Amino acid sequence: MAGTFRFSFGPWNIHEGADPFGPPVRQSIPFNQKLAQYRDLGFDGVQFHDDDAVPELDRLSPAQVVEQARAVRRTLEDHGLAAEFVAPRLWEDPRTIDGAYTANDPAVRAYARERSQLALDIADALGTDLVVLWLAREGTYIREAKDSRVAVGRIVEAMNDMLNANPGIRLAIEPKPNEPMDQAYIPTTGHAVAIGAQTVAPDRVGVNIESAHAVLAGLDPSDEMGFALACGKLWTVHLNDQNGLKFDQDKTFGSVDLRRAFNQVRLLDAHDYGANGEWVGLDVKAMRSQKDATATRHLSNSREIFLTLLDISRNLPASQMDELIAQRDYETLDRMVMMALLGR
Ligand code: XLS
Ligand code: MG
Repeated sequence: MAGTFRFSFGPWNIHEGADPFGPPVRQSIPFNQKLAQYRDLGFDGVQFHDDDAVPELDRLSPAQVVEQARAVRRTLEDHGLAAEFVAPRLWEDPRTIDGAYTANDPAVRAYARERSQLALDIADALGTDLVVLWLAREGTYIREAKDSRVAVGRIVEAMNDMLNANPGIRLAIEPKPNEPMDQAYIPTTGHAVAIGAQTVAPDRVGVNIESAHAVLAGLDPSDEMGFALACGKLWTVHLNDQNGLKFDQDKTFGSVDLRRAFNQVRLLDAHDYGANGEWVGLDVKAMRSQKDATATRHLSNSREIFLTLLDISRNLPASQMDELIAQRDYETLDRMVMMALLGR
């Protein structure tokens, strides 16, 4: 029993370093130049927002959108890459300021649903059946602004539209408890699995667990993954790290809490992650202070840390660990793990 790991990231993970308090600090790299770097960094899969694949798609006809996405697929093939998923970017358009699927304005909800259909078409054209829903603005700044019972029903309706429109597509919800909204409607894996069960096709709704999002919810990422695995719902992951309860940091995997990272790797490996084609996505960002020439190191470093932790986990003495567990000698077990992580 062992995982099979291949790695993916999105073009947004090579970025210019802007934050809410300052402008970009690095040159922007054209999409095709980013693609050219994937293999050298050790990655074979590309994650897309709909408009990463087809910029300004709102101005194009559905046929033009598909045509452009097909061209991107050919470029991917030229680079020896595959598309992992497409996510509708529903949080940047001025219309979706107060939510997309859960907006109070029916015209905005209609836009969100149309745009989601385009994301399905793009996924088809890129050759992937997976659509990720990060429900960024599906929440509130103040509780009185929306009715949560109604809002959750609207998210189900929007998912039903997608599931009905394309019977080949699978949806993976990426839960996050806050940011940009004060409170999000689908904050945790449990919420995501539960809302999937309310749809017309529960077998085609799973989750994308991001380590940092779990930490922001006060939960352990590996336990969130274990819950999803137990429900047969862990269809992709966004590994990264997070230093406490603050803005979403997307730090290099393992760079804050190595043991927490180790336990994510160990769990994925123990349960044959990847056997059904699941990718290991690294949703990491370079520090703003990083200079242009070295602003992809966070990606190759995250992958290297993952593979090193995998090696450490596989080299731990399984029967000794079983014996310590049977004896309930968790102090010795704790030390064994710590010494392994310290390289002793
Ligand atoms: C949020 C991500 C976001 C999703 C995909 O964590 O950066 O872009 O992962 O939509
Ligand atoms: Mg993410």
